[in-house]
Amino acid sequence: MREKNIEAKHINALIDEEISRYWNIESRSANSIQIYRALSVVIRDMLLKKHNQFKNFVNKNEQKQVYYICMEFLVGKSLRNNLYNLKIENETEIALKKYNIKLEDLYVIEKDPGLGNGGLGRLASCFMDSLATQGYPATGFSIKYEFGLFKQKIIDGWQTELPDDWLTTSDVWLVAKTEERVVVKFDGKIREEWTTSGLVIHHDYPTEIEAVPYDMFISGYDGDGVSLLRLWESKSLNSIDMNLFSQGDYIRALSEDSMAEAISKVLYPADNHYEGKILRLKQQYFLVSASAQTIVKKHYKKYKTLDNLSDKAAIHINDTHPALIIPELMRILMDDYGYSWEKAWYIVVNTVSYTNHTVLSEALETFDIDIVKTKLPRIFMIISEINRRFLQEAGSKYNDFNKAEQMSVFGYDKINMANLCIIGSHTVNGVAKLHSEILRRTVFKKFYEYSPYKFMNVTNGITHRRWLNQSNPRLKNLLDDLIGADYTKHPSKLSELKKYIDDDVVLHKLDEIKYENKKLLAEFIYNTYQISVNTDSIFDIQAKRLHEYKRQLLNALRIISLIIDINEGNTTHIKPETFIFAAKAAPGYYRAKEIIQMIVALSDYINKNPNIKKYINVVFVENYSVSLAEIIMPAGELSEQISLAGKEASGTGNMKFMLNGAVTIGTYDGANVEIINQVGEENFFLFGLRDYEVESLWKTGYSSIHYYQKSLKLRKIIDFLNKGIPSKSFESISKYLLGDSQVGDPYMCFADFDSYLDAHNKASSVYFDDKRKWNQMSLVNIASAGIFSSDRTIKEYADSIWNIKSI
Ligand code: GL4
Repeated sequence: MREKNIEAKHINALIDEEISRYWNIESRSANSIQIYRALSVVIRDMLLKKHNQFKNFVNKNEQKQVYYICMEFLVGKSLRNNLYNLKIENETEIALKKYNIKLEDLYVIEKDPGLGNGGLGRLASCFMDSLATQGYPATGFSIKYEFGLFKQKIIDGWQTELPDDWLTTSDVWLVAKTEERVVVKFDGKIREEWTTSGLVIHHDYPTEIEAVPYDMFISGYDGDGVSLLRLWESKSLNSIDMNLFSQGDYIRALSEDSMAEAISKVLYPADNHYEGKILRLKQQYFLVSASAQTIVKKHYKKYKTLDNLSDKAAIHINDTHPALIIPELMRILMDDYGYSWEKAWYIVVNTVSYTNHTVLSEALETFDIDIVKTKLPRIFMIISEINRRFLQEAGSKYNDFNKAEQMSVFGYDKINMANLCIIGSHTVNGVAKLHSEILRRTVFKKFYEYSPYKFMNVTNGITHRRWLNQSNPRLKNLLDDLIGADYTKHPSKLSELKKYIDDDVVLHKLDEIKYENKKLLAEFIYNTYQISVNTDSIFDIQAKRLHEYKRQLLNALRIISLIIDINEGNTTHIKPETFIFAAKAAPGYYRAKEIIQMIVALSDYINKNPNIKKYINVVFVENYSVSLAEIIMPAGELSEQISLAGKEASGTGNMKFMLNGAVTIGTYDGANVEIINQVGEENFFLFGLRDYEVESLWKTGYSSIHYYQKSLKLRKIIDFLNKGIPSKSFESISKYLLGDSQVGDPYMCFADFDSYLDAHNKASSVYFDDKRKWNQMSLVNIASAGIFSSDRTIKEYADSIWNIKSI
């Protein structure tokens, strides 16, 4: 079903009208930016209208809906996605002829809104697509960061961060809903008073900040569903102190303004790492308070009661970042609507569910008790009471208050946000089978023993409509021809491709498509970096955030080992290979930046050495983003998913590569485990320690020196690092690997090194000696990727956690 009766001439009329309204000119004289803006406004308004119809239907039927609260939504560009989902790309392309412009020219104008760091934020956006497509009523809530994730530029080999001003083009997708703004309150003092009607809480709030909503609509594919993403902008309420102003202190009069507005100024740029900063706490409370107030107000207006909130609203907190919605809802129910604690608690727990996205200790959020107490005194009071009651209940149940204490929300001077989330939610899930099992076995063991019924798994997914249909049109066309386009809405149908496993024509076509996609990426690389890469080499790609646990370093160590072999003339086993890296490091993460520096140095070194370049090449692609991923994924042949087992909660890049026909080289970690289950071990290059082996090696004492002494290759690598690439020494990395003041090689690159090399040797012998078999492996990967569509993921959340129905 194409968007109803839209023809090119309608689109023209609408664009012309916008152009004349905004700029008072004839559309023929409009420039491409004006056309981009006009077309985007036209599409945005179509979606707005469609969303209203969808909402009306949902309201009329009193349907339950989901509110997905997340500090990050990595939406990617909107124009192409919306045209594709509305099925009006062709009509729009025709319409644009009038202005002598192509859709592609407009797509490049749009800036990629980077309102997230990586997998967690992108997951949230894939979910919005799948919710809309399957007709589930859904609203996402987040912050309208003025600056999204920084732009990465490599200057003299070192990552430099530049501001990302996405709003200069992508603001067209936002609709300000100023009339729906709410006030969020901070600071102040609390006074309790017993009166004849019970306990009364008096509270003064010296700091009041306005939250102004901006709405973005995310179309579903081929249906009536449209998801709403509401982004909050912070505004000072008392935007100017007239007293100071009239005394001539202009700057000070405005300073409060900037304090308030700092809240939505910038996204914290660390992935899998928390910052216990006051500003971050304020951002989190700002998001949840504005969202909770909106949800409750809307509900009350419709039903005139909040007793049935959990029947009509599912509130999902994505990781612990929005954890404060639990005490905030309690506050609203009790203080604003007069509910008793018991009744309020029942409603809150039955409304809220929580997903954990990481087991890394440095990512498990805590906040200083003192900070929460001063900034959010009432919320602090409520958290304390939640904890007191919970420990009381658990202590009595166990008949052991010390045992219960192990689940306390309060540490010595910190609040443990995950514990608050588990206590205040009806369901807690991990994001891949192995991850959920690790949560139950380790991080959340005590809670699992206490309330096993709360814990479940929902394996992540990606929207194949963006990650295949839109970003890999050649593969999409082939699939449409072979198995029909049904997989677009029913991704499990991708498995029908399996029947072509022995069809040489199809295998050859897959090979050709991959080659074309590699050429596109090679062109991009050449145009951007003037580096020519060999398109007949195997494209071996690692694209993800830079983190020690993801082990880009392991990949780089192998590259060094190949360079050493080539320099020594030992080349019989070496096959043409192009290593492509794309990764941002958190600005304050020195080790990660140093690893980028090393990869860039390797790239420079190789590109100056024709003898090495004959065999291998290394490219570091700057500024990894959703848009870049859309070019990279279709070109991948070998997908590097090589985290230390037990550390990657799920991964979603692994799914994107597989869907585009790459074969994975990877550890038994995160969703890799389930990818192996789908494709079979024979279609995956598995290596490395298992998570339990990592755990026991860690317990018995991991010693990288032990591996170093046994391996000539590792010894040569360390010498190479110390000598420098070519003159810049990377001695600090060799110290890191061998242990200086700390445990050497904490992510066990050395332990997995030999097995990693073996897996690579297997991969390259299939690729270069039996291309037919490689193409078959690639086909099996594509055909098995259906289960990793976020459509499946969302259906599981809808059925077993949120209890919502699609219309
Ligand atoms: C992450 C995990 O690291 C990643 O494995 C997972 O796929 C993603 C979505 O569930 O969430 N957790 C954090 S924090 N950032 C991530 O990307």
